[in-house]
Amino acid sequence: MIKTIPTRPIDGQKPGTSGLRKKTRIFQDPGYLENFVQSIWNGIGGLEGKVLVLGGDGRFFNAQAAQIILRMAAAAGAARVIVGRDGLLSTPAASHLIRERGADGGVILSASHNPGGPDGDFGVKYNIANGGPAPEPVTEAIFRASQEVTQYHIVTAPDLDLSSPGTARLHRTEVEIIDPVGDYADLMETLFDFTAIRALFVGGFRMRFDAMHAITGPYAREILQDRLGAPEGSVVNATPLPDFGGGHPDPNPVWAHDLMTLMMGAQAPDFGAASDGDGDRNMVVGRGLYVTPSDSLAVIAANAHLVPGYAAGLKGVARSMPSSTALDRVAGELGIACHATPTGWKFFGNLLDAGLATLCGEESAGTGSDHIREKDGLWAVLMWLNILAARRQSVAEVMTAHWQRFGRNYYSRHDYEEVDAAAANALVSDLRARLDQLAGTRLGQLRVLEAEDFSYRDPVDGSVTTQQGIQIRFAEDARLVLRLSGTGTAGATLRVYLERFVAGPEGLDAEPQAALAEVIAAAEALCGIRTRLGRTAPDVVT
Ligand code: G16
Repeated sequence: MIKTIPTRPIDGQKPGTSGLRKKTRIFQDPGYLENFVQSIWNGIGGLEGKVLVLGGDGRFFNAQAAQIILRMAAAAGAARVIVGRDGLLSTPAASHLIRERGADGGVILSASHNPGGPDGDFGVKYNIANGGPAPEPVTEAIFRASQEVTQYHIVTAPDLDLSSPGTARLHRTEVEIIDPVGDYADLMETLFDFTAIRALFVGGFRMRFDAMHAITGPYAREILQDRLGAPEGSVVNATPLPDFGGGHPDPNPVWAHDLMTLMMGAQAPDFGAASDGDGDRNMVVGRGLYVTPSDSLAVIAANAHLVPGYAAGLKGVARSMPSSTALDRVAGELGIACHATPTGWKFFGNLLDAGLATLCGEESAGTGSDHIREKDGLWAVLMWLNILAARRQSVAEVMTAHWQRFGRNYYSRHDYEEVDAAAANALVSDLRARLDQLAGTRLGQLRVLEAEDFSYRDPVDGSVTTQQGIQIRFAEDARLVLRLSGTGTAGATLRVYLERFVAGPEGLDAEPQAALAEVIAAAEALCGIRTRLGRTAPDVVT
């Protein structure tokens, strides 16, 4: 039976950089999730007769939310919902499944790298038929629907047993429960030289993959250990937990500190990697050497021809504007276009669909290609393994060779988290108001070449997105970007992105924070971040 429940719009159901993210308790408020899900259905023109993919990263409230969404999809007349066992799917696996099954879209339950649990964060994201995050016009339509919603519809039925593959019926909707790992692992086998990677492990190559108690554990075990022969125990923290073991499932040197300690120590294996809550981010680290996401993207682009799935060459590449310009240098040498988009994977979708880019990536630890329409943590790890196998070099040797050839873009991001939102907004808007006067002025040791408020015109659909971050270029081959995060759930987070290029062959081995000291000082001189936000230092430096 379908029940119709009267409701009223709830403020703030506006999807951010990646779906709607809020404190878990907010999502648990009666009607909160239901309002947003109904707004998705309304915003996309209904669900009647459609096929939907559903899954999440297993965080606290995933299981209950999946049952509610199944009942609401049934009430909306969905023909079929394909759901991962126990309501689980990594974000890349969900993207692949939408494409492989020709589904009309998918709902992914995740707040990505944000901590989970009753006091943590939860999130809901809608992906469209190409497998990618809903682009701006769709998220806008969903937001508008959330401001107009007056009722939601839900089937009254007991919870479905999602614990094993099979099919079930919910009202008129068929629910297909699938193994979340198999299809995705098969896709990886089509892209990479599994024989060469297997030979690497047979030859004694050792790695540590830290799944951070999140969704990639089962995927990494199957692919790295079972299919590629990495020794048992190469994948650690491999059982997804609702609270990620109390950790912060963000694969960077700060949050993946156990892995970093191992990789910087005497017992380090040849290769270290980690991924995030929902499996779309990655971290790559060699013995004694952390690889920044921007460098990783550039190395992958420069070496993609060594990997079977990309042997035909790259059509183009894309990066988010704040990501370092290391990629641009590779693209320049390959003679292909390098697109700079606003932050948010949703902006890559059109470029990938139109064949304007094969590889995309972001400084925020996301890398991916046109094999799906999301960033893909394990894919990036396999890319590296394939490149290492083909080049027969260590991570450090690959990096040194890369910097010798292209120069090094020293890069870091300083985050001021959960600061007062009014103060952060004022800082950015005051700076915006001064942009016109900055060119030609000096900030400490650096001279401003140009200053802009980044806006993006999508080359495929012509849509324009404004105010996507303040970008300041210096005459000394340096760059500074400031923007407010769109994924936080408390206060505001100011991100300060710092970059400086050194052509080499000298000066390629500096400590990044030291190499960036003048850019860090310029940021402070420009807008007195620490004074205005009442902080003495950034909370996270990556
Ligand atoms: C999401 C988006 C990414 C973005 C990142 C950080 O990643 O998909 O495109 O770079 O957030 O965004 P912000 O700087 O606005 O916090 P994820 O892994 O959280 O889905």
